Amino acid sequence: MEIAGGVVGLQVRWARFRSRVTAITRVAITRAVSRALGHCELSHLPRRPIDLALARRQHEAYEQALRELGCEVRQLAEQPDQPDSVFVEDTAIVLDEVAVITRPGAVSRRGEVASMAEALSGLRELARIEAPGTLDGGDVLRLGRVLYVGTSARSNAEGIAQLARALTPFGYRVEATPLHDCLHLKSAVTQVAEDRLLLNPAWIEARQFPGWKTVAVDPAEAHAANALRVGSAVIHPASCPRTARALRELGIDVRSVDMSETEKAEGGVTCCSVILEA
Ligand code: CIR
Repeated sequence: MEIAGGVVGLQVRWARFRSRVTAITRVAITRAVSRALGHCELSHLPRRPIDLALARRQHEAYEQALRELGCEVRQLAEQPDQPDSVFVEDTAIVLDEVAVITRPGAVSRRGEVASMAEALSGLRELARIEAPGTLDGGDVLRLGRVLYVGTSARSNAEGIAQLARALTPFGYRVEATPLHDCLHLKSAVTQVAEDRLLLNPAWIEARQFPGWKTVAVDPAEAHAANALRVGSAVIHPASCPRTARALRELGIDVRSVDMSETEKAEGGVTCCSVILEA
């Protein structure tokens, strides 16, 4: 097969060289569900009772789905005093070259980042979002060398500017991306195939992602846009079967997992892991 020229060609050759000379493992960092999950932050949902034992069983099944897709799952210890700490995605943005430790927009979540920084310190150089910047990983959608960052209630202009300063030296572009009526950018849009995004048009507009094919969630499934792509498959919430059917009709390998309890805490499938190559 012919290799593309320019920067893309170099990246492809580097990736092939690296995988030949080193054993690359796909690692998924997760965290045990906190016993305090019932006291989670809520922005768009009413508080409902959470069955903690069920949440833990569902989290185990989610981790098993990650293993079946080739991930080595590294579970961080429970943080009994941090209700939202299972949502590790919000604490770090991990790229091949660097990891950026965030400063979550919700004050109650700031105690989650130190142990993620420790877990990543042997795997990547670390950069950090500092006050007064705020940034939640759930707002960051990486599509190739572009990072779209939702201008949500959790990620402010200073946080987005700091992310851009940390990543432009590595050839990434950071795009502030408006959204409305949802928690994070990845509540509204995620990547589900090499060339396709899944989005909820009530929360974000497809024209904000030029060059991408899109598929809309089923109108009855507002929360269906949060899908987690692992390799060429997609982990997707069992609560959204109509959208899953539409994705399968597009030839996408969809693995449905029941996340009913973390959904009550406004979490989805991307939120519960940080995936990287190690
Ligand atoms: C929060 O409001 O921060 C949590 N209850 C839910 C976070 C979900 N994280 C994500 O979408 N990345």
